[in-house]
Amino acid sequence: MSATQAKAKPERRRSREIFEKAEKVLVGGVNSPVRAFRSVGGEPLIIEKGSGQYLYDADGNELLDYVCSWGAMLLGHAHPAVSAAIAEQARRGTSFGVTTELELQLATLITKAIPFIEKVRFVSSGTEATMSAVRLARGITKRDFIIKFEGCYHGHADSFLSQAGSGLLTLGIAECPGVPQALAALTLNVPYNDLPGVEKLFSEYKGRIAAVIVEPVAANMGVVLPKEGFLQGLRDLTRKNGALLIIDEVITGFRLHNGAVQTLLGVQGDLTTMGKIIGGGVPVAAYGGSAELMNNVAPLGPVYQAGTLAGNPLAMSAGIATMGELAKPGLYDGVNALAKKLVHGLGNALAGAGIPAQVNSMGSLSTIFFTPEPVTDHNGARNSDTKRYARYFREMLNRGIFLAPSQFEAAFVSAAHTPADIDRTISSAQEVLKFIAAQPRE
Ligand code: HOZ
Repeated sequence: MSATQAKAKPERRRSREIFEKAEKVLVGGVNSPVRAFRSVGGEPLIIEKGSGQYLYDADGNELLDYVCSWGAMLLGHAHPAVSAAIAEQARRGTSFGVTTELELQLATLITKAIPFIEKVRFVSSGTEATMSAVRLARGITKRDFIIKFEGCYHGHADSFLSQAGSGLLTLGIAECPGVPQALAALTLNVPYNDLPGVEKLFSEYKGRIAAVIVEPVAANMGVVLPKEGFLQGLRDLTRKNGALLIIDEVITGFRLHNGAVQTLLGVQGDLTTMGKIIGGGVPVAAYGGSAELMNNVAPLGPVYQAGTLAGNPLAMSAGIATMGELAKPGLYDGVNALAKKLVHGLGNALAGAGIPAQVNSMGSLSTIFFTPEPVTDHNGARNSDTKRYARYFREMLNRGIFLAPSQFEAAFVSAAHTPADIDRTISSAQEVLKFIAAQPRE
């Protein structure tokens, strides 16, 4: 194949049929917008099964997966220990609506791995975790305003849907209709990494800000790293102003090492939100912090939050089995070494093709931005040539490599990926990037 030819698409007749039928009964054919591939074009995937680092679509095509259920599948798909734990629990019952010892076990594993979290409350999605953490911060401080950062994404609760990342950035929704204006006005947005901007808001809204919520490594506008001193600055400003710091580790928790990324970055939030990996691919999320703060949640305190499926035994079993694997020596060293090799190889492939770009990364999280300028915030991320990203995505998919179907998400390496997978990805990227460089800009 010459550098000027696109690779033919694999046949996906059955997937297309399923998607066309799904469009009639599911909104956009999907249950989460970015899965519709609207910003990258091409046909949305219909997946039949996953195994290790691979997904298999409804037509039997194999895909090397770097989406990993948006980061949840750090161990890869259908990991034997996790699948066995789920199957075993399914035989014992899937939901009781009262406490099981499994909840104690998973909470203990989390609090041991993140010692500054003394108590957790399990919920079923990252959205619930962040929404509840903000409610708790408001309840404790008796203040209404929150500060969040443009391009960060904290799920889809009403307070988080302005200037948000992930699907909103992908679809160009800056403000979400349906969020009451009175509530939206309580969310103050600042560019990521803009500490003076935060300081200014604290002086403008003196005594009125309940919390600052932040992704410690932003991964929902693509990967954007915190600048030196940014997180510590937030820590200092929140303390000085009597506000709480909520660190959203739904993506970063247990991804970069066996615990919170806060530990690696030398900062501690008052409240931490988690999700994805702690459930091993079954819906689990949590928020936690010191006993003193968490004791304000009902039934010990008046801040109400509840859920029929919270602490669900199937999900707890998957989480416990996952945490058991994460504690095995060498697991993170292996994943991070593979990811480093990938990032290095992609950087070389971009340079070799003469394409100006940034590869932002930390551990097993990375994003290519097709822009010559460093990407340190939402505006920088939006400067990326998203048409180039879309073409890169489609050509990689045609070679059996599944990347995030949006510029504004991360690529995730799992423990199931192998050095050979990384070599194959880099050589495919070399071919694709040369092809892209030879095309007229769209
Ligand atoms: N908002 C998720 C990624 N950051 C996407 C969830 C999904 O589509 O499954």
